[in-house]
Amino acid sequence: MARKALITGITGQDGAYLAEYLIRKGYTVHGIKRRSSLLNTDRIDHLYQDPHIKKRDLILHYGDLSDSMNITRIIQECRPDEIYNLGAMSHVKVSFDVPEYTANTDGIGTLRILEAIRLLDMKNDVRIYQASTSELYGLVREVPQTENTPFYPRSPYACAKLYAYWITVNYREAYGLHASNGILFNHESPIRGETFVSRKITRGLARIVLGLQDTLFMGNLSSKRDWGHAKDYVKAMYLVLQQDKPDDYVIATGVTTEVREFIRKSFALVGVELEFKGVGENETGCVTSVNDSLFTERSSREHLKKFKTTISRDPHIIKVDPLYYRPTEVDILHGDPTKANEKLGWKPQYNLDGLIREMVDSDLILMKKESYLRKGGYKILNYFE
Ligand code: NAP
Ligand code: G4F
Repeated sequence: MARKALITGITGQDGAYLAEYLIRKGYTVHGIKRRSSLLNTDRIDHLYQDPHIKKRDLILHYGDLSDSMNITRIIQECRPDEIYNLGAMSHVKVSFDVPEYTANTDGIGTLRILEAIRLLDMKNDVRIYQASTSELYGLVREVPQTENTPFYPRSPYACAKLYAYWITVNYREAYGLHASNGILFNHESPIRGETFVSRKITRGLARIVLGLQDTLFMGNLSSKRDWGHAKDYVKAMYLVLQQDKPDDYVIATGVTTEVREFIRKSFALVGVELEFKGVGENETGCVTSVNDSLFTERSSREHLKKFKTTISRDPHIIKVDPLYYRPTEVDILHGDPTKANEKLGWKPQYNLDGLIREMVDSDLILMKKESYLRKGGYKILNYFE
């Protein structure tokens, strides 16, 4: 009999990669998706199967982490061996706008799952993975951060996730649930949400290179993050649940990099060298040179000509807009994954350069489609988030 996994947040970045990974391992995957006014399954459409097929390896259920009865019923119906709780309002800046919703989904949502397991008397039958986060370290108490570093959350998102972290530990200790926290540092991919910094940069780059926009407006360029690839990180989630004993693990690359450097590395891949000048709101990323053959190889001669005209008017293609600042910032995240390396045998396959390359390549392909549409006379929209 195939093992069964239930994934909340299956339509998100991690949910999609994890579903694919588990299906490849022979699991039957159940996923919870929210009802939305537009179809919202792009990331898992390639895994989707006709519901009329009897034996499917992906089964979707409508649901929401804010609805206890719904969560309890789904768990009761599919009786999973493993639950991966990835569902969340996961945008730190947005959590300042919707703090109560964030607490309900990201904090109490976790409690709803744990309590359902207790209620259904399933504590010996199921293992639970909680998607905890390096945001818990917030105003960091030490660098690098380990499983023993004290938490100091700096956003409604991190405060909600702090509750989720501790309620997971509490249910483990109080009721003997096999419940574990993965304290994951930032992880990205070509299917990362468009408004997280990495994807905003690679999409913005592709649009600039293809002449669809002139400037990329950013927030705090000095933040440092420990960025990995989501494909590596979903493997860690799986490994956490294969351990005999539940526990908490930091999952990180052990390398931290400034946002500014992420931008510089991305543009270098298309032959555009940038120099950052000025401070704070007045800082800009200015084009210092263009490698014509590399730029042309990644776009076209026509786009190179247009880009040269644009930068002759204003070479400052990266600008800062305080709109993207947060009321309280997390300045540096830098994880120490020693425990995961040693106990889980987990090591990431991707480094930052490989991750950025994959994201830039993918967004260039995506934006080329937009570019063709524009050439064909269709209207192309821009999003300033
Ligand atoms: P994501 O792309 O934003 O996906 C979040 C998922 O949660 C989506 O499927 C979303 O559904 C779903 N969701 C949101 N509100 C929900 C609700 N009320 N009920 C049920 N589902 C809901 O996030 P991700 O990057 O894959 O991250 C996965 C998890 O890891 C999240 O819990 C996040 O907080 C955590 N985490 C992420 C990182 C990272 O760097 N990516 C690092 C540490 C921890 P829709 O598609 O309908 O919006
Ligand atoms: O990409 P970000 O929005 O990710 P953030 O806030 O680190 O949160 C992500 O990682 C967490 C793990 O540490 C997850 F728990 C969470 O769910 C999410 O996946 O921002 C990264 C940094 C921040 O310091 C931000 O201020 O980039 C800075 N930044 C600078 N300019 C920007 C921008 N962030 C965004 N989103 N947009 C900007 O224009």
